Amino acid sequence: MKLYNTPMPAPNPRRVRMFLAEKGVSVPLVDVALVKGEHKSAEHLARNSLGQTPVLELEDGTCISETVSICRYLESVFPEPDLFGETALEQALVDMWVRRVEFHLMSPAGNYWRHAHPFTAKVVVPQYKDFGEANRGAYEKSLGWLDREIAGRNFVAGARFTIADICTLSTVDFADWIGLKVPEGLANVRAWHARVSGRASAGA
Ligand SMILES: N[C@@H](CCC(=O)N[C@@H](CS)C(=O)NCC(=O)O)C(=O)O
Repeated sequence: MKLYNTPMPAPNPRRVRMFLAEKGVSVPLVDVALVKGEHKSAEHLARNSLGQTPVLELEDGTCISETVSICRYLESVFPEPDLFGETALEQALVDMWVRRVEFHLMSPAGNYWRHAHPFTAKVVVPQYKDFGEANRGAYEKSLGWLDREIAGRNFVAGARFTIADICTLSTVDFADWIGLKVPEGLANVRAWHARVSGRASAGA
């Protein structure tokens, strides 16, 4: 098994690296340099026709893309510690939070990145700047909602660390890197961020 990876600050491959680190599993990494366009090479498009990272390649050559799908596969192969929840209820709540984070936090951060950030101006043509900028407010609104939701609990989906925390951390850190900061007043999100950033896997 090997992981086609892109180093920090790329948020999606980081999710898989953190997931593997939490499992205590090490997989060879093959870096795909987005800045050099390697993700759109014929070689990489054969692995993932969308030309994105991460991709997990299995021994028989099968390639899995989509971060959460990769993690689901890894959860089946390396079940301990479980990161998608144990009971039916826990699994549903973890799934709910992964989807909520992807739609309500990652989508606005991604739209801001693609349409308002100077770094992507050469590849996203045309950039719709007003639309991009509007996503800053949408992202902050979602963070405020998250702050209220996680009041009184240590982790995004409940009392235990799960993939929902991994998805949220990679999103919040990427957003910070592109200039979308966590507002000062969001004490619950800030405390959660310090808690999960302190885990060894956060540096993976
Ligand atoms: N839905 C995909 C998103 C993957 C993605 O957007 N990866 C970024 C790197 S973090 C990428 O490859 N961007 C280049 C592009 O989309 O062309 C997933 O969850 O894996």
